[in-house]
Amino acid sequence: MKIKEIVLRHLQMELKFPFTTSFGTFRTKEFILVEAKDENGLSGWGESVAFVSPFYNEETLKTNWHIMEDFLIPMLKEKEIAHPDEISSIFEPIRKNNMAKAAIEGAVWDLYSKRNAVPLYESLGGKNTSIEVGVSIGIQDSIEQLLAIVKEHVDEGYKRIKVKIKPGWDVDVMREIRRAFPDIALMADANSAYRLEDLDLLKQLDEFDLMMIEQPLASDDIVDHAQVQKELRTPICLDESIHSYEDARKALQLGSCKIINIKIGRVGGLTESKKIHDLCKENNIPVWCGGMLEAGVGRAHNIALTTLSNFVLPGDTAASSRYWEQDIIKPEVVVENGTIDVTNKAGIGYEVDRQAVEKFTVAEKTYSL
Ligand code: OSB
Ligand code: MG
Repeated sequence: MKIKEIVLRHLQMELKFPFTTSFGTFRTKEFILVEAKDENGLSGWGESVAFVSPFYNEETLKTNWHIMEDFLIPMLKEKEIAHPDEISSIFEPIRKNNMAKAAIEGAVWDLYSKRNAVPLYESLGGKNTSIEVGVSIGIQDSIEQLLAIVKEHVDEGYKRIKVKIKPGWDVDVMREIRRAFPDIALMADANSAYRLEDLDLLKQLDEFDLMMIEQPLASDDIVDHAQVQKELRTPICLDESIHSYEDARKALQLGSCKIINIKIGRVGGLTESKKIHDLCKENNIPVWCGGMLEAGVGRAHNIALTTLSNFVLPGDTAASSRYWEQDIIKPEVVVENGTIDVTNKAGIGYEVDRQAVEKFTVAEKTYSL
């Protein structure tokens, strides 16, 4: 297949609620939606998970647009592509910029699957046709407010509750949640808010039987995490620190974590995600699929990836309706009793709602290859 045209769209969608992490608050989601067309005008869709500000990682919506327009899209010109695994090799000369790469690669995976009339999850080698998911809850103004939100999601049936922590919103908060919900699967995500000097504080979290503590230390660290993991009973899960198969291999070798959160964008695409998944499976390291407040297209890719066999822990792929009044896919992603039924339709398995896309688009450009 050849990619003949790529359309980049800048979308802007209001979140139903502000989402606060240790590094900042999201109210609006802005992102790039990628549409890749083949010789026959068939379209595949990808969604960049880069935010507008470089607080989670160094990429932004604007740097993604620049890298796609000036480097990645031109690299696909006249390329005959037999399989989407080739995209990551084509993009290899460009260092990092993983979210930009993953958005285009994702569109090619969808297109490839649609051409073969198979669901994306099958193209990836996934087998599970229903997946279990949890929910990620932001930092709140009060513990009472947080407890109410936790209850709401426990009652909805989500399979595990993740809460964001930061210095000053950690041990006491986790204690209160555990007291109110003694039996739920519970975890905390620090988004790199702590340092090795905080070891004693992190150790106090061992008391609450957490499934894991996600990314306590710096976003580029795997050395200090190994030291913390040695001292903690609770498994450490790495998110920000893992950008590639090589990072995962080194983290496992050092003992920096016992669990890995795979985000397709953070690691540069589905091909790299599969490689990390396989490595972890061989080493008995469970993985789960992280979230970046995705709209429907990104959500659909996360669902497809989660069908692989070593995604044994519930991920962050909550229902569309949790985030959006209106999503950009039809039907939207539905979660029932913490479970998503994986659709058997070709490609990402959901129809992109072009009217909704148009409604949320604030800029658009077409590139002919
Ligand atoms: O660290 O997993 C994270 C949201 C934005 C940036 C980073 C993270 C998150 C989440 C939300 O935890 C996951 C979601 O609901 O999509
Ligand atoms: Mg995280």
